[in-house]
Amino acid sequence: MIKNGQTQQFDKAAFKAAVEKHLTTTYAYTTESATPHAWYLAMARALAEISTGNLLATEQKLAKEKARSVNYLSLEFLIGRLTGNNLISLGLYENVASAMEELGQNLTDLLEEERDPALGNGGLGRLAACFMDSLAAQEYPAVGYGLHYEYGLFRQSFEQGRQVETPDGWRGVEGYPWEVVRPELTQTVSLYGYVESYLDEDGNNYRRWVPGMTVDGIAWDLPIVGYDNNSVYPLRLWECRSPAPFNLARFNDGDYVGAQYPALEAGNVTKVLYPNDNHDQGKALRLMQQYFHCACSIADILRRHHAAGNEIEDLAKLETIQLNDTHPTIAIPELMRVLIDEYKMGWEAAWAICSQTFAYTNHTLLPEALETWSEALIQQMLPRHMEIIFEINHRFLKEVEAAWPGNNDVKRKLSIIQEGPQRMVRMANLCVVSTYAVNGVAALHSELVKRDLFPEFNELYPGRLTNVTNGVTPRRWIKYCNPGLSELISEKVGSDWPVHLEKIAGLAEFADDEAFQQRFMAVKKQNKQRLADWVKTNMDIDLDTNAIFDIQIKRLHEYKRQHLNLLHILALYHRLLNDPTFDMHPRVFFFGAKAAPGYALAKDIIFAINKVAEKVNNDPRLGGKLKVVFVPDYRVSLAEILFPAADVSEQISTAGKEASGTGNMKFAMNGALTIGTMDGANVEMREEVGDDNIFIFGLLVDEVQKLKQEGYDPYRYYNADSMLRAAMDLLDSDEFTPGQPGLLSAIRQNLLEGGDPYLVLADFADYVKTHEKIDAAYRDQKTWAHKAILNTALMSKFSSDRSIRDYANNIWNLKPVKC
Ligand code: 4GP
Repeated sequence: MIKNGQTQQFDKAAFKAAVEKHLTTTYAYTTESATPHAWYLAMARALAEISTGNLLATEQKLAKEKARSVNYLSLEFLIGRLTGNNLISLGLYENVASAMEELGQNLTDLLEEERDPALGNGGLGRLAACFMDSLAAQEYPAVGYGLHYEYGLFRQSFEQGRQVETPDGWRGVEGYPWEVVRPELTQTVSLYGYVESYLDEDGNNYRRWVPGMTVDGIAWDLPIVGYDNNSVYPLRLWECRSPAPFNLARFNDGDYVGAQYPALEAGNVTKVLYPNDNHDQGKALRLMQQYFHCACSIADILRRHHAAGNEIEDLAKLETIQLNDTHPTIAIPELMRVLIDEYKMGWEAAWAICSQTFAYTNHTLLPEALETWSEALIQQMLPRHMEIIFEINHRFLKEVEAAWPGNNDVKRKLSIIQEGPQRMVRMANLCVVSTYAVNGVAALHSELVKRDLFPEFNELYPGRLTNVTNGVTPRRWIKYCNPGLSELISEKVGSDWPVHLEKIAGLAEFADDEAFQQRFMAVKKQNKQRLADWVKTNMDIDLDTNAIFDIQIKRLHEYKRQHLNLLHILALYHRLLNDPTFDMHPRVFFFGAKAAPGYALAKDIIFAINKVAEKVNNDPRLGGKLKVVFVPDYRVSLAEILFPAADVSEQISTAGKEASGTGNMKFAMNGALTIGTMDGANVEMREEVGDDNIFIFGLLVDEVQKLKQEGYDPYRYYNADSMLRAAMDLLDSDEFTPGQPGLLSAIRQNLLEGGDPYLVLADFADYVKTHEKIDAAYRDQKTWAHKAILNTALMSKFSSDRSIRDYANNIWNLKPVKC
């Protein structure tokens, strides 16, 4: 067992007694009647006793030390299952496995009982979870603030190949065993109403918000357990409830439904996570969610600040607030409102605090994802905030006038308010104006933020725009999900690599060691078998682990180009059937992806891949060379099986569109080779591993922009490339939908006639050629092993510990505090 402060007093007998106690008193089972699910719940509750105690102790210690903290505000935390991960952080995995064994239970099976808390969509939400893990591992004081959605991201199943969505009640009927409700932290949140002026006793003129209604914010804490240390930080999730859940008078009058309206309305606020990734839908309820999240979080930050005996004037000294994308932007006018209306501060004093407290991370350049809210809607729901936004904008436009006198074009472009038939509030502009730091998430992305998205802001506020390259936690994404590889690494470089990832560089010296290569590849084989077994059990498809496992797992989006991958598969299919000279190493193409329910083309792409899979997996003419597997309901716990099993990682977005990517890092850490464009963090990964150990293809950012300027003509590629033509035309036939031609035509139509902004056909030929190189490289297993080992060895830059240190040193000015 690793040395661990949190577990020094671990007493197996007491732990077993605690599990049995929860089994009977919390869940009402006897040891005889208990189901595996009940055992899992009881075990997790017993473990949560340890972490909750340490959470309170950490809170007290940090308050006493008056430590500066970061508050990470995010509408999404895609944390994944907690039990296995927390066992690793607590250093209790073996001990608990043996305790449960003595109770007649198998730990690995029990861990499978946990539902994934899917409180996020994709990259942005998963990054927030990795960051919380890294903050705790390195003991940088932090609180994560999010929403306690009743339903997480929908569950996905396939019916005749089409995506079907059902609600994901992640807490089950029994509740989630790791969370604890904190009634003493309840906040009241106002909505609607109007603003009025009034005079106080001394005759001073003030503004105040007279709300139309209020709701309650209930705090639920999930423990973020520091790896091998004593710190446990809260991930504090707010649930919305009505202060008057029930109108007894109306109920007694027989109006049973009407009596419950207040509760129904409030309950809606945190009912569902909006299933949008890189897309802004602008729904009123979403604005209410955002404000509810921000109002509760700001109030809680101030509560903590005062509870620790601090003055409001010192807020920016002791607290910093990181906005995870623009979703929590309304926290800025909220803090201004509280400081001015409640603390009676002047504008300048309040602004001095606000503009030194907030920092903002941009996660995307896609125009459809840049949030704007209708001024009318904000005016109606948050009238005082709209006044404050106007004032921020008014003062800001004076700065613009001073910098670019008389230039109305610049003013129009930078203004927080976008003019037009319906005036809109640009949340990103509000963020850049009101924060002390704005960062992109990979070097290339941050350059494009400066160059293309905010060039004038960069001129106006030199140094404010900066970069922090993303990272992922090596605890979950190597140690927990890949125990075989973890053992190998520990044997070669020592066992503290999960918190000192720079040590894995030590593996590089074994890249040419044949014995080590064999062991490394044997681990890969085992992981491929684990995935193949999962596929057999859950999808009844037989897979050969000698095949290349080629995996693309991420949200379904045109810019990520799953359809480029599909076209390659169709080309291989065509060649295998029509070109007797063609040979290829057997390959399994895996996909995992959810499509936003309203995104028709994304859903068509899922359908097409499933239809192609159905055919190729059962076509004896292919001799087992080609298989396609679309795993349903892709989620963190499935990712934990997929990443370790990959030989090839697909990172094929159009250059300039993927801000960073983080799956790319998880694959490479686990020894997969990347096929990718010069986009996002792929660029920095290539710098680390070298050109020989990554397969780069496709147009560069500037080439993409140039081609668009010149006019992209997809037919140019279609007419010139017979293989591309064959692949595209298969989509128009009934090859995969017998008797029903045209069911897959929408994709072909979109690529040829839809003005495809992602230039899929332009990158096709290079993509196919690069895949041929992969095929050739894989046949030489020694060289492949060499490259794979180097990928693992050279990924230390992409630990989220490094990202967090960059934030702490370059943005937050934060120091670790040992607990
Ligand atoms: C994602 C970006 O698309 C991805 O490139 C990046 O790695 C991730 O954020 C974390 O920074 N964006 C979103 C989103 O998930 O909803 O905008």
